Amino acid sequence: MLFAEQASQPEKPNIVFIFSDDHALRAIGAYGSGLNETPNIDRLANEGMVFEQSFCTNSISCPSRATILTGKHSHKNGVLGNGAKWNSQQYVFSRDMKKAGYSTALIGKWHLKGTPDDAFDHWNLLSGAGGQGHYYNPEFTDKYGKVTQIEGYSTDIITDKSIAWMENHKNDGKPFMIMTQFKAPHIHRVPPPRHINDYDDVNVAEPSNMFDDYQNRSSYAQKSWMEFKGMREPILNIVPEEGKYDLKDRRYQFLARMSPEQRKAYHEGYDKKNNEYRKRKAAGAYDDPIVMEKFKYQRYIKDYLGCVAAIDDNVGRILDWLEAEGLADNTIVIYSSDQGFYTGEHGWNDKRWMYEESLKMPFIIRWPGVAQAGVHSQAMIQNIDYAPTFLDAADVSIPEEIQGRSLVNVLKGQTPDDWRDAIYYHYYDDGSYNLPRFEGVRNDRYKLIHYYYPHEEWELFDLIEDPQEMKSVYNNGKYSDIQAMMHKRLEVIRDEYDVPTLNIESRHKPKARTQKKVNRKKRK
Ligand SMILES: [Ca+2]
Repeated sequence: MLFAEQASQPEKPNIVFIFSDDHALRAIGAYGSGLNETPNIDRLANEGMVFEQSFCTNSISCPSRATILTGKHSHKNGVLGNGAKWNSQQYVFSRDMKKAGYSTALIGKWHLKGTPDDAFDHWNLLSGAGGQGHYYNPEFTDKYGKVTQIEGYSTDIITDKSIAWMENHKNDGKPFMIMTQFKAPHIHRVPPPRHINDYDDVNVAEPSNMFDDYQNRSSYAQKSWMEFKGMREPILNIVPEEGKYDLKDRRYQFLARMSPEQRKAYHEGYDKKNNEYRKRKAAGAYDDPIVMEKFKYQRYIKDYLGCVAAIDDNVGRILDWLEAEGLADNTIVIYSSDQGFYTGEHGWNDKRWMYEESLKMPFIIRWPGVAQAGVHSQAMIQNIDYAPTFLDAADVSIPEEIQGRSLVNVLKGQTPDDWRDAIYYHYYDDGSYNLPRFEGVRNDRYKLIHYYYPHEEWELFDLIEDPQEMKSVYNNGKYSDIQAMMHKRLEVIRDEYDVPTLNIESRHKPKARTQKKVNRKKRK
């Protein structure tokens, strides 16, 4: 009987993909840095798997999102940088999930230039601020183009909407797949009032390489615009007292969005510490640029961690809801973020580079009965692997064109013998933050980075000898065999992923200038 046959099929798992923006591994308890506590994300980690060697393909928002949706590197999905148009008609894994009987939704930050179109049954996207969305009283755009402003804090609202959607679909006889995507902890970081003062009495330890002199790296490292000195007061929530500024002033737009009650709560959190700062500044306490930088780091990291705390609250809400509904056992829950982030390492507060802090992505997955609980995996994974993993979990065949691999066997503790031994990276958004264009390859110990535009330079790091990447050993005779091996590996991995020759037009590249032809062979 058809009915009996259906009943004997294993029930397909629901998938809840919780995704944030710019969340450094160092700011997640389960990754062990001790910087902060994230009890709810850690609960997921304890009951699931933590991937410590998890990498992005291109460390910036839109490219990472496009890679996750397509299972492909940037050169295949067309989203090379944040300005790139999203081709919504290309392969997106969620369409296959729909075909396989899933109800699908994407709620929160989307950021791609274009809409999800028919790739999800339901979508509700954070809009405004160029697709970045706002922390307070954010606007959302639905598939009919209708924009609705919701009062409240974005991380809480995105969770409200996600739970409401799951509530509507828990009994529709179909498994569900939802992507819950937060804006936090992306700049301009404004924690909710409940977390503004969490770290007021704490002096957060600085990374030991915060005052990096950028020697022994490419000449590009010291030229980028990612240092704390570049952060102006309002972006660090240093604003005049309530009522002592013009809400029409562009610098205070983020405050003008708030309701009078929200603004009052904001000022209750910040005014006292801002007044203290102003008093000390007037007395010359920050005249020394090093002291100023240290102060900015403290404010930056505390606001960052306040935004992270709100994410953690909401991860807890989702886990509690799944448990209360009896759905936890048959639901895959993932926590990830579009890339890692510098929380002071090398003196920086952004992403983009191929150094570890921004190359890595958090990836924590709980799948009862499949993923090994409490295991910290060292398998090298990349965001090209998410789509095939979801398809595999849904028992859908993985199309040939997808470049990633399913993690299902890795989750079971049965990592295939031919699992990847290296990852490929390519950053195309030269000019932004005064960075060059570059690509590279990383295996379990070494990393070769090829800066190729505007001019060519190479870096080679030994991650065991130099985990903080403070000294490139490129052209160091001791590493000549390793260097040759990594050059070869780069060549092979470019072939594996079908990477075109290095002449892709950049949005920042002046039309008249042509890319200097790079002779790769000559360099070895
Ligand atoms: Ca991001």
